Amino acid sequence: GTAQIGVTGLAVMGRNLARNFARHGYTVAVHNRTAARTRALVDEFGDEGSFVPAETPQEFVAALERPRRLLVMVKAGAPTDEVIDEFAPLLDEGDIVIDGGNAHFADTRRREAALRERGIHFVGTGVSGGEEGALHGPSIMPGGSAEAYRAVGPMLETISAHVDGPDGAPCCTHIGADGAGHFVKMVHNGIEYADMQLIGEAYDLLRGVAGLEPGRIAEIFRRWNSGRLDSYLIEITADILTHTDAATGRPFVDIVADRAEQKGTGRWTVQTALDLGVPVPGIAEAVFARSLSGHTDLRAAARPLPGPAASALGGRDADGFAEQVEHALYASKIVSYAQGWNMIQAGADAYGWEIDLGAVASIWRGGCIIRAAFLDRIRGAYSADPALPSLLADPQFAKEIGDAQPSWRTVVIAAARHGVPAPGFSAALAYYDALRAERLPAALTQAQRDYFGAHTYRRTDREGVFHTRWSEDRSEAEV
Ligand code: NBP
Repeated sequence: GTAQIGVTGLAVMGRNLARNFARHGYTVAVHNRTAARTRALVDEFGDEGSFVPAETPQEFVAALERPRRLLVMVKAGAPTDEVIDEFAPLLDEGDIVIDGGNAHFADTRRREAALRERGIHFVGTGVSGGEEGALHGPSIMPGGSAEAYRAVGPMLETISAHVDGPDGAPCCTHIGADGAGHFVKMVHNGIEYADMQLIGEAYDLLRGVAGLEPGRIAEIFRRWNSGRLDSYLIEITADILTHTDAATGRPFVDIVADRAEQKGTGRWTVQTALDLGVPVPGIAEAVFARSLSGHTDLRAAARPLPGPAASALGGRDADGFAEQVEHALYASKIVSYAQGWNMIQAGADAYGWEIDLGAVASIWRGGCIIRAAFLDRIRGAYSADPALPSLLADPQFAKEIGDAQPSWRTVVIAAARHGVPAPGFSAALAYYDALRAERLPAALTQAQRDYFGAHTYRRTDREGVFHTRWSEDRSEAEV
Protein backbone atom coordinates (compact mmCIF):
# COMPACT_ATOMS: atom_id res chain seq x y z
CA GLY A 1 0.00 0.00 0.00
CA THR A 2 1.05 3.61 -0.56
CA ALA A 3 -1.40 5.58 1.57
CA GLN A 4 0.08 7.04 4.76
CA ILE A 5 -3.34 7.22 6.37
CA GLY A 6 -6.78 5.78 5.77
CA VAL A 7 -10.09 7.29 6.81
CA THR A 8 -13.16 5.09 7.18
CA GLY A 9 -16.47 6.80 7.81
CA LEU A 10 -16.91 9.63 5.35
CA ALA A 11 -19.80 11.64 6.75
CA VAL A 12 -19.08 15.36 7.34
CA MET A 13 -16.27 14.84 9.84
CA GLY A 14 -14.45 11.97 8.13
CA ARG A 15 -14.72 13.55 4.70
CA ASN A 16 -13.28 16.84 5.88
CA LEU A 17 -10.46 15.22 7.86
CA ALA A 18 -9.56 13.12 4.79
CA ARG A 19 -9.48 16.28 2.68
CA ASN A 20 -7.38 18.02 5.32
CA PHE A 21 -4.79 15.19 5.22
CA ALA A 22 -4.79 15.24 1.40
CA ARG A 23 -4.40 19.01 1.29
CA HIS A 24 -1.30 18.58 3.45
CA GLY A 25 0.25 16.27 0.91
CA TYR A 26 -0.56 12.89 2.43
CA THR A 27 -1.89 10.05 0.32
CA VAL A 28 -5.21 9.15 1.91
CA ALA A 29 -7.10 5.88 1.52
CA VAL A 30 -10.82 6.51 1.89
CA HIS A 31 -13.58 4.07 2.73
CA ASN A 32 -17.18 4.18 3.85
CA ARG A 33 -19.72 1.45 4.61
CA THR A 34 -21.92 2.88 1.87
CA ALA A 35 -19.60 3.20 -1.11
CA ALA A 36 -21.55 6.08 -2.67
CA ARG A 37 -20.01 8.43 -0.09
CA THR A 38 -16.52 7.31 -1.06
CA ARG A 39 -17.20 7.95 -4.73
CA ALA A 40 -18.81 11.32 -3.97
CA LEU A 41 -15.72 12.41 -2.03
CA VAL A 42 -13.36 11.54 -4.86
CA ASP A 43 -15.68 13.02 -7.51
CA GLU A 44 -16.09 16.33 -5.70
CA PHE A 45 -12.71 16.80 -4.06
CA GLY A 46 -10.36 14.38 -5.82
CA ASP A 47 -8.34 17.27 -7.26
CA GLU A 48 -7.43 18.55 -3.78
CA GLY A 49 -4.81 15.83 -3.28
CA SER A 50 -4.06 12.16 -3.52
CA PHE A 51 -6.95 9.85 -2.56
CA VAL A 52 -7.10 6.08 -2.88
CA PRO A 53 -10.77 5.08 -2.84
CA ALA A 54 -11.56 1.62 -1.47
CA GLU A 55 -14.85 -0.20 -1.81
CA THR A 56 -14.20 -2.98 0.68
CA PRO A 57 -12.39 -3.23 4.03
CA GLN A 58 -9.86 -5.57 2.37
CA GLU A 59 -9.08 -3.07 -0.37
CA PHE A 60 -8.87 -0.31 2.20
CA VAL A 61 -6.39 -2.17 4.40
CA ALA A 62 -4.33 -3.19 1.37
CA ALA A 63 -4.04 0.45 0.31
CA LEU A 64 -2.20 1.44 3.51
CA GLU A 65 1.54 1.52 4.05
CA ARG A 66 2.83 -0.20 7.16
CA PRO A 67 2.45 0.19 10.00
CA ARG A 68 -1.09 0.93 8.91
CA ARG A 69 -2.78 4.00 10.23
CA LEU A 70 -6.58 3.90 10.12
CA LEU A 71 -8.74 6.77 11.28
CA VAL A 72 -12.26 5.65 12.18
CA MET A 73 -14.83 8.47 11.91
CA VAL A 74 -18.13 6.65 12.31
CA LYS A 75 -21.02 7.33 14.61
CA ALA A 76 -19.91 6.85 18.21
CA GLY A 77 -21.16 3.83 20.16
CA ALA A 78 -22.04 0.46 18.65
CA PRO A 79 -20.94 1.46 15.10
CA THR A 80 -17.38 2.01 16.41
CA ASP A 81 -17.29 -1.51 17.88
CA GLU A 82 -18.70 -2.94 14.66
CA VAL A 83 -16.03 -1.23 12.59
CA ILE A 84 -13.27 -2.37 14.96
CA ASP A 85 -14.57 -5.95 14.84
CA GLU A 86 -14.63 -5.79 11.07
CA PHE A 87 -11.13 -4.37 10.62
CA ALA A 88 -9.12 -5.91 13.47
CA PRO A 89 -8.84 -9.37 11.82
CA LEU A 90 -7.40 -7.69 8.72
CA LEU A 91 -4.65 -5.86 10.63
CA ASP A 92 -1.17 -6.84 11.73
CA GLU A 93 0.79 -6.27 14.90
CA GLY A 94 1.95 -2.69 15.19
CA ASP A 95 -0.91 -1.25 13.13
CA ILE A 96 -2.67 1.74 14.60
CA VAL A 97 -6.40 2.35 14.80
CA ILE A 98 -7.35 5.94 15.62
CA ASP A 99 -10.91 6.56 16.80
CA GLY A 100 -11.77 10.20 16.18
CA GLY A 101 -15.44 9.81 17.13
CA ASN A 102 -16.98 11.20 20.30
CA ALA A 103 -16.49 8.01 22.29
CA HIS A 104 -17.00 7.77 26.03
CA PHE A 105 -13.54 7.41 27.59
CA ALA A 106 -14.59 4.20 29.36
CA ASP A 107 -15.37 2.63 25.96
CA THR A 108 -11.99 3.81 24.72
CA ARG A 109 -10.25 2.18 27.68
CA ARG A 110 -12.07 -1.09 26.93
CA ARG A 111 -11.26 -0.97 23.20
CA GLU A 112 -7.64 -0.05 23.79
CA ALA A 113 -7.16 -2.99 26.15
CA ALA A 114 -8.82 -5.43 23.75
CA LEU A 115 -6.75 -4.32 20.76
CA ARG A 116 -3.55 -4.22 22.80
CA GLU A 117 -4.04 -7.96 23.43
CA ARG A 118 -3.79 -8.42 19.68
CA GLY A 119 -0.76 -6.15 19.35
CA ILE A 120 -2.77 -3.37 17.70
CA HIS A 121 -2.47 0.20 18.93
CA PHE A 122 -5.68 2.06 19.65
CA VAL A 123 -5.57 5.83 19.78
CA GLY A 124 -8.82 7.22 21.15
CA THR A 125 -8.73 10.79 19.94
CA GLY A 126 -10.87 13.77 20.80
CA VAL A 127 -11.50 16.03 17.83
CA SER A 128 -13.07 19.44 18.37
CA GLY A 129 -14.07 22.14 15.95
CA GLY A 130 -16.94 20.57 14.07
CA GLU A 131 -17.14 20.35 10.32
CA GLU A 132 -15.13 23.51 9.59
CA GLY A 133 -12.43 22.61 12.09
CA ALA A 134 -12.06 19.16 10.56
CA LEU A 135 -11.29 20.73 7.20
CA HIS A 136 -9.22 23.74 8.21
CA GLY A 137 -7.59 22.52 11.43
CA PRO A 138 -9.28 21.09 14.51
CA SER A 139 -8.01 20.82 18.04
CA ILE A 140 -6.92 17.19 18.43
CA MET A 141 -6.63 15.27 21.70
CA PRO A 142 -5.06 11.84 21.11
CA GLY A 143 -4.80 9.22 23.86
CA GLY A 144 -3.14 5.81 23.65
CA SER A 145 0.46 4.79 24.09
CA ALA A 146 3.48 7.04 23.59
CA GLU A 147 4.70 4.56 20.97
CA ALA A 148 1.49 4.91 18.96
CA TYR A 149 1.73 8.66 19.24
CA ARG A 150 5.19 8.62 17.70
CA ALA A 151 3.64 6.93 14.65
CA VAL A 152 0.58 9.15 14.23
CA GLY A 153 1.30 12.31 16.22
CA PRO A 154 3.27 14.18 13.56
CA MET A 155 0.48 13.71 10.98
CA LEU A 156 -2.21 14.74 13.44
CA GLU A 157 -0.17 17.78 14.44
CA THR A 158 0.20 18.73 10.78
CA ILE A 159 -3.55 18.80 10.12
CA SER A 160 -4.46 20.42 13.45
CA ALA A 161 -5.11 24.10 13.96
CA HIS A 162 -2.03 26.20 14.60
CA VAL A 163 -1.86 29.17 16.89
CA ASP A 164 -0.06 32.18 15.40
CA GLY A 165 -0.08 30.93 11.80
CA PRO A 166 0.92 27.70 10.05
CA ASP A 167 4.40 27.68 11.60
CA GLY A 168 3.03 28.33 15.08
CA ALA A 169 2.16 25.86 17.80
CA PRO A 170 -0.02 22.90 16.73
CA CYS A 171 -3.28 22.35 18.60
CA CYS A 172 -2.52 18.68 19.12
CA THR A 173 -0.51 16.90 21.77
CA HIS A 174 -0.33 13.42 23.26
CA ILE A 175 -2.71 13.63 26.21
CA GLY A 176 -1.99 10.34 27.99
CA ALA A 177 -2.58 6.59 27.90
CA ASP A 178 -5.73 4.75 26.75
CA GLY A 179 -8.84 6.92 27.34
CA ALA A 180 -7.07 10.15 28.35
CA GLY A 181 -7.76 11.87 25.02
CA HIS A 182 -11.47 11.17 25.05
CA PHE A 183 -11.64 12.08 28.74
CA VAL A 184 -10.09 15.47 28.08
CA LYS A 185 -12.37 15.99 25.07
CA MET A 186 -15.34 15.24 27.32
CA VAL A 187 -14.21 17.86 29.85
CA HIS A 188 -13.67 20.30 26.97
CA ASN A 189 -17.31 19.85 26.04
CA GLY A 190 -18.37 20.28 29.67
CA ILE A 191 -16.47 23.56 29.83
CA GLU A 192 -18.08 24.54 26.53
CA TYR A 193 -21.53 23.98 28.10
CA ALA A 194 -20.53 26.18 31.04
CA ASP A 195 -19.16 28.93 28.78
CA MET A 196 -22.35 28.95 26.70
CA GLN A 197 -24.55 29.06 29.80
CA LEU A 198 -22.58 31.99 31.27
CA ILE A 199 -22.78 33.90 28.00
CA GLY A 200 -26.52 33.20 27.90
CA GLU A 201 -26.91 34.59 31.40
CA ALA A 202 -24.92 37.73 30.54
CA TYR A 203 -27.20 38.29 27.55
CA ASP A 204 -30.33 37.63 29.61
CA LEU A 205 -29.25 40.09 32.31
CA LEU A 206 -28.42 42.81 29.79
CA ARG A 207 -31.85 42.30 28.33
CA GLY A 208 -33.95 41.58 31.41
CA VAL A 209 -32.27 43.92 33.90
CA ALA A 210 -30.73 46.66 31.74
CA GLY A 211 -33.55 46.50 29.18
CA LEU A 212 -31.23 46.47 26.17
CA GLU A 213 -32.19 45.24 22.70
CA PRO A 214 -30.24 42.43 20.99
CA GLY A 215 -28.49 44.80 18.57
CA ARG A 216 -27.19 46.89 21.46
CA ILE A 217 -26.13 43.77 23.36
CA ALA A 218 -24.25 42.62 20.24
CA GLU A 219 -22.20 45.83 20.40
CA ILE A 220 -21.36 45.15 24.03
CA PHE A 221 -20.29 41.59 23.21
CA ARG A 222 -18.18 42.87 20.35
CA ARG A 223 -16.46 45.27 22.72
CA TRP A 224 -15.87 42.45 25.21
CA ASN A 225 -14.42 40.39 22.39
CA SER A 226 -11.56 42.83 22.03
CA GLY A 227 -10.67 42.48 25.71
CA ARG A 228 -9.93 39.65 28.09
CA LEU A 229 -13.08 37.77 27.03
CA ASP A 230 -11.78 37.54 23.44
CA SER A 231 -13.09 34.15 22.26
CA TYR A 232 -14.85 32.34 19.47
CA LEU A 233 -18.05 31.92 21.51
CA ILE A 234 -18.28 35.65 22.35
CA GLU A 235 -17.62 36.50 18.70
CA ILE A 236 -20.38 34.24 17.34
CA THR A 237 -22.75 35.46 20.05
CA ALA A 238 -22.33 39.04 18.81
CA ASP A 239 -22.93 37.83 15.29
CA ILE A 240 -26.08 35.91 16.21
CA LEU A 241 -27.46 38.91 18.11
CA THR A 242 -27.18 41.16 15.05
CA HIS A 243 -29.00 38.66 12.84
CA THR A 244 -32.57 39.50 11.83
CA ASP A 245 -35.09 36.81 10.95
CA ALA A 246 -35.92 37.18 7.25
CA ALA A 247 -39.51 35.93 7.61
CA THR A 248 -40.61 38.20 10.47
CA GLY A 249 -38.06 41.01 10.57
CA ARG A 250 -37.59 40.29 14.28
CA PRO A 251 -34.28 39.64 16.04
CA PHE A 252 -33.35 36.07 15.18
CA VAL A 253 -32.76 35.21 18.85
CA ASP A 254 -36.44 35.97 19.52
CA ILE A 255 -37.83 33.51 17.02
CA VAL A 256 -35.69 30.54 18.07
CA ALA A 257 -37.59 28.23 20.43
CA ASP A 258 -36.01 28.51 23.89
CA ARG A 259 -35.28 24.83 24.38
CA ALA A 260 -31.58 23.90 24.27
CA GLU A 261 -30.74 20.37 23.24
CA GLN A 262 -27.72 18.26 24.10
CA LYS A 263 -25.96 15.29 22.60
CA GLY A 264 -24.68 14.00 25.91
CA THR A 265 -21.04 14.94 26.46
CA GLY A 266 -21.98 17.56 29.07
CA ARG A 267 -24.02 14.95 30.88
CA TRP A 268 -21.08 12.51 30.71
CA THR A 269 -18.83 15.15 32.24
CA VAL A 270 -21.14 15.66 35.19
CA GLN A 271 -21.78 11.93 35.66
CA THR A 272 -18.05 11.29 35.66
CA ALA A 273 -17.41 14.21 38.01
CA LEU A 274 -19.91 12.71 40.45
CA ASP A 275 -18.13 9.36 40.24
CA LEU A 276 -14.73 10.98 40.77
CA GLY A 277 -16.06 13.16 43.60
CA VAL A 278 -14.84 16.37 42.00
CA PRO A 279 -17.07 19.45 42.32
CA VAL A 280 -17.97 20.94 38.93
CA PRO A 281 -21.13 22.93 39.76
CA GLY A 282 -20.57 25.34 36.85
CA ILE A 283 -20.76 22.53 34.33
CA ALA A 284 -23.59 20.83 36.21
CA GLU A 285 -25.69 24.02 36.26
CA ALA A 286 -25.18 24.40 32.52
CA VAL A 287 -26.35 20.85 31.85
CA PHE A 288 -29.35 21.30 34.16
CA ALA A 289 -30.21 24.66 32.58
CA ARG A 290 -30.49 23.02 29.16
CA SER A 291 -32.53 20.22 30.65
CA LEU A 292 -34.84 22.68 32.42
CA SER A 293 -35.40 24.64 29.22
CA GLY A 294 -36.82 21.54 27.57
CA HIS A 295 -39.37 20.85 30.33
CA THR A 296 -42.20 22.79 28.73
CA ASP A 297 -44.71 21.12 31.06
CA LEU A 298 -42.93 22.26 34.22
CA ARG A 299 -42.40 25.71 32.80
CA ALA A 300 -46.07 26.08 31.83
CA ALA A 301 -47.14 24.95 35.28
CA ALA A 302 -44.86 27.49 36.98
CA ARG A 303 -45.61 30.44 34.68
CA PRO A 304 -48.34 31.96 36.92
CA LEU A 305 -45.97 32.18 39.90
CA PRO A 306 -45.25 35.75 41.04
CA GLY A 307 -41.95 37.61 40.63
CA PRO A 308 -40.63 41.13 40.23
CA ALA A 309 -41.59 43.21 37.20
CA ALA A 310 -39.01 42.97 34.43
CA SER A 311 -36.68 45.73 33.25
CA ALA A 312 -36.71 47.83 36.40
CA LEU A 313 -33.34 49.36 35.48
CA GLY A 314 -34.56 50.47 32.05
CA GLY A 315 -32.00 52.26 29.92
CA ARG A 316 -30.52 54.06 32.92
CA ASP A 317 -26.89 53.29 33.52
CA ALA A 318 -26.89 50.38 31.09
CA ASP A 319 -23.20 50.89 30.37
CA GLY A 320 -22.26 50.74 34.02
CA PHE A 321 -24.28 47.59 34.45
CA ALA A 322 -22.74 46.05 31.32
CA GLU A 323 -19.33 46.67 32.84
CA GLN A 324 -20.36 44.82 35.98
CA VAL A 325 -21.74 41.94 33.93
CA GLU A 326 -18.41 41.69 32.16
CA HIS A 327 -16.73 41.23 35.55
CA ALA A 328 -19.29 38.62 36.59
CA LEU A 329 -18.88 36.74 33.33
CA TYR A 330 -15.11 36.79 33.51
CA ALA A 331 -14.99 35.72 37.16
CA SER A 332 -17.51 32.93 36.57
CA LYS A 333 -15.50 31.80 33.57
CA ILE A 334 -12.33 31.54 35.65
CA VAL A 335 -14.28 29.44 38.16
CA SER A 336 -15.68 27.03 35.59
CA TYR A 337 -12.28 26.55 33.95
CA ALA A 338 -10.77 25.99 37.39
CA GLN A 339 -13.37 23.26 37.93
CA GLY A 340 -12.67 21.74 34.51
CA TRP A 341 -8.95 21.59 35.15
CA ASN A 342 -9.53 20.07 38.60
CA MET A 343 -11.59 17.42 36.87
CA ILE A 344 -8.82 16.62 34.39
CA GLN A 345 -6.41 16.26 37.30
CA ALA A 346 -8.91 14.02 39.12
CA GLY A 347 -9.23 11.83 36.01
CA ALA A 348 -5.46 11.65 35.67
CA ASP A 349 -5.15 10.61 39.34
CA ALA A 350 -7.90 8.00 39.04
CA TYR A 351 -6.69 6.40 35.82
CA GLY A 352 -2.95 6.88 36.11
CA TRP A 353 -2.55 9.33 33.24
CA GLU A 354 0.28 11.81 33.18
CA ILE A 355 -1.51 14.80 31.76
CA ASP A 356 0.34 18.05 31.19
CA LEU A 357 -2.33 20.53 32.31
CA GLY A 358 -0.64 23.45 30.60
CA ALA A 359 -0.45 21.56 27.31
CA VAL A 360 -4.21 20.97 27.42
CA ALA A 361 -4.75 24.72 27.62
CA SER A 362 -2.25 25.18 24.85
CA ILE A 363 -4.03 22.92 22.33
CA TRP A 364 -7.41 24.51 23.04
CA ARG A 365 -6.12 27.93 21.96
CA GLY A 366 -7.12 27.14 18.38
CA GLY A 367 -9.45 24.91 16.40
CA CYS A 368 -12.00 24.13 19.08
CA ILE A 369 -15.22 25.76 20.20
CA ILE A 370 -13.80 27.19 23.44
CA ARG A 371 -10.76 28.70 21.72
CA ALA A 372 -9.88 31.95 23.40
CA ALA A 373 -7.05 34.25 24.34
CA PHE A 374 -7.82 33.26 27.94
CA LEU A 375 -6.41 29.76 27.36
CA ASP A 376 -2.96 31.17 26.83
CA ARG A 377 -3.22 32.61 30.33
CA ILE A 378 -4.08 29.16 31.71
CA ARG A 379 -1.13 27.70 29.85
CA GLY A 380 1.03 30.38 31.44
CA ALA A 381 -0.35 29.68 34.91
CA TYR A 382 0.58 25.99 34.67
CA SER A 383 3.95 26.70 33.19
CA ALA A 384 4.69 29.01 36.12
CA ASP A 385 3.54 26.29 38.55
CA PRO A 386 2.85 22.81 37.14
CA ALA A 387 1.56 21.70 40.55
CA LEU A 388 -1.03 24.51 40.82
CA PRO A 389 -3.88 23.05 42.92
CA SER A 390 -6.48 25.34 41.34
CA LEU A 391 -6.50 28.11 38.78
CA LEU A 392 -7.84 30.26 41.60
CA ALA A 393 -4.46 29.87 43.31
CA ASP A 394 -2.59 31.40 40.38
CA PRO A 395 -1.56 34.89 41.52
CA GLN A 396 -2.82 36.62 38.35
CA PHE A 397 -6.17 34.87 38.24
CA ALA A 398 -6.53 35.40 41.98
CA LYS A 399 -5.97 39.12 41.52
CA GLU A 400 -8.43 39.35 38.63
CA ILE A 401 -11.16 37.42 40.36
CA GLY A 402 -10.58 39.45 43.51
CA ASP A 403 -10.95 42.66 41.54
CA ALA A 404 -14.08 41.33 39.83
CA GLN A 405 -15.87 40.04 42.89
CA PRO A 406 -17.65 43.23 44.05
CA SER A 407 -19.25 43.64 40.60
CA TRP A 408 -19.92 39.91 40.42
CA ARG A 409 -21.89 40.12 43.68
CA THR A 410 -23.81 43.15 42.44
CA VAL A 411 -24.80 41.26 39.30
CA VAL A 412 -25.92 38.16 41.21
CA ILE A 413 -27.95 40.41 43.51
CA ALA A 414 -29.46 42.20 40.50
CA ALA A 415 -30.36 38.88 38.94
CA ALA A 416 -32.19 37.80 42.08
CA ARG A 417 -33.85 41.18 42.56
CA HIS A 418 -35.10 41.35 38.99
CA GLY A 419 -36.06 37.70 38.76
CA VAL A 420 -33.60 36.79 36.03
CA PRO A 421 -32.26 33.26 36.49
CA ALA A 422 -28.47 33.19 36.67
CA PRO A 423 -27.58 29.72 37.96
CA GLY A 424 -24.10 29.80 36.39
CA PHE A 425 -23.09 33.16 37.86
CA SER A 426 -24.53 32.35 41.28
CA ALA A 427 -23.15 28.81 41.46
CA ALA A 428 -19.72 30.10 40.48
CA LEU A 429 -19.88 32.76 43.19
CA ALA A 430 -21.03 30.20 45.75
CA TYR A 431 -18.10 27.96 44.78
CA TYR A 432 -15.71 30.87 45.14
CA ASP A 433 -17.11 31.81 48.55
CA ALA A 434 -17.21 28.19 49.71
CA LEU A 435 -13.56 27.64 48.85
CA ARG A 436 -12.49 30.83 50.58
CA ALA A 437 -14.63 30.24 53.68
CA GLU A 438 -12.82 29.87 56.98
CA ARG A 439 -15.58 27.56 58.24
CA LEU A 440 -18.21 25.71 56.23
CA PRO A 441 -21.55 24.47 57.52
CA ALA A 442 -20.23 21.03 56.61
CA ALA A 443 -19.49 20.93 60.37
CA LEU A 444 -23.23 20.98 61.02
CA THR A 445 -23.86 18.41 58.26
CA GLN A 446 -21.37 16.06 59.83
CA ALA A 447 -22.93 16.60 63.27
CA GLN A 448 -26.34 15.72 61.81
CA ARG A 449 -24.86 12.56 60.30
CA ASP A 450 -23.47 11.62 63.66
CA TYR A 451 -26.84 12.39 65.31
CA PHE A 452 -29.03 10.22 63.10
CA GLY A 453 -26.58 7.62 61.87
CA ALA A 454 -23.62 7.50 64.30
CA HIS A 455 -21.40 8.38 61.35
CA THR A 456 -18.79 9.95 63.68
CA TYR A 457 -16.86 13.20 63.31
CA ARG A 458 -13.43 14.68 63.77
CA ARG A 459 -12.69 17.58 66.09
CA THR A 460 -10.93 20.82 65.33
CA ASP A 461 -8.94 20.72 68.57
CA ARG A 462 -7.50 17.21 68.65
CA GLU A 463 -6.84 14.09 66.58
CA GLY A 464 -9.18 11.11 66.55
CA VAL A 465 -12.65 9.99 65.46
CA PHE A 466 -15.56 10.67 67.78
CA HIS A 467 -19.23 9.92 68.34
CA THR A 468 -21.66 11.64 70.68
CA ARG A 469 -24.27 9.41 72.33
CA TRP A 470 -27.10 11.67 71.23
CA SER A 471 -30.02 9.55 72.46
CA GLU A 472 -28.36 8.74 75.76
CA ASP A 473 -26.41 11.05 78.02
CA ARG A 474 -24.70 13.02 75.20
CA SER A 475 -21.29 11.96 76.38
CA GLU A 476 -18.59 11.72 73.77
CA ALA A 477 -16.84 8.50 72.86
CA GLU A 478 -13.61 8.19 70.95
CA VAL A 479 -14.04 5.40 68.38
P1 NBP B 1 -22.11 10.53 12.03
O1 NBP B 1 -21.89 10.51 13.51
O2 NBP B 1 -23.40 11.01 11.52
O3 NBP B 1 -21.85 9.03 11.48
C1 NBP B 1 -22.07 8.71 10.14
C2 NBP B 1 -20.99 7.78 9.65
O4 NBP B 1 -20.99 6.56 10.42
C3 NBP B 1 -21.23 7.36 8.21
O5 NBP B 1 -19.98 7.25 7.58
C4 NBP B 1 -21.89 6.00 8.39
O6 NBP B 1 -21.76 5.18 7.26
C5 NBP B 1 -21.08 5.46 9.51
N1 NBP B 1 -21.66 4.28 10.15
C6 NBP B 1 -22.77 4.15 10.92
BR1 NBP B 1 -23.95 5.48 11.28
N2 NBP B 1 -22.97 2.91 11.37
C7 NBP B 1 -21.95 2.20 10.85
C8 NBP B 1 -21.60 0.84 10.95
N3 NBP B 1 -22.30 -0.02 11.68
N4 NBP B 1 -20.50 0.42 10.27
C9 NBP B 1 -19.78 1.26 9.53
N5 NBP B 1 -20.06 2.58 9.41
C10 NBP B 1 -21.14 3.04 10.07
O7 NBP B 1 -20.92 11.32 11.30
P2 NBP B 1 -20.16 12.68 11.69
O8 NBP B 1 -21.11 13.74 12.09
O9 NBP B 1 -19.24 12.92 10.57
O10 NBP B 1 -19.34 12.30 12.98
C11 NBP B 1 -18.38 11.26 12.98
C12 NBP B 1 -17.85 11.10 14.38
O11 NBP B 1 -17.17 12.28 14.77
C13 NBP B 1 -18.92 10.85 15.43
O12 NBP B 1 -18.45 9.95 16.40
C14 NBP B 1 -19.12 12.19 16.04
O13 NBP B 1 -19.60 12.13 17.36
C15 NBP B 1 -17.72 12.75 15.98
N6 NBP B 1 -17.60 14.20 15.98
C16 NBP B 1 -18.48 14.96 15.32
C17 NBP B 1 -18.36 16.33 15.30
C18 NBP B 1 -19.31 17.17 14.54
O14 NBP B 1 -19.24 18.39 14.67
N7 NBP B 1 -20.18 16.61 13.74
C19 NBP B 1 -17.30 16.93 15.97
C20 NBP B 1 -16.38 16.14 16.61
C21 NBP B 1 -16.55 14.77 16.61
P3 NBP B 1 -22.89 5.20 6.11
O15 NBP B 1 -22.54 6.35 5.21
O16 NBP B 1 -22.71 3.89 5.44
O17 NBP B 1 -24.21 5.35 6.80
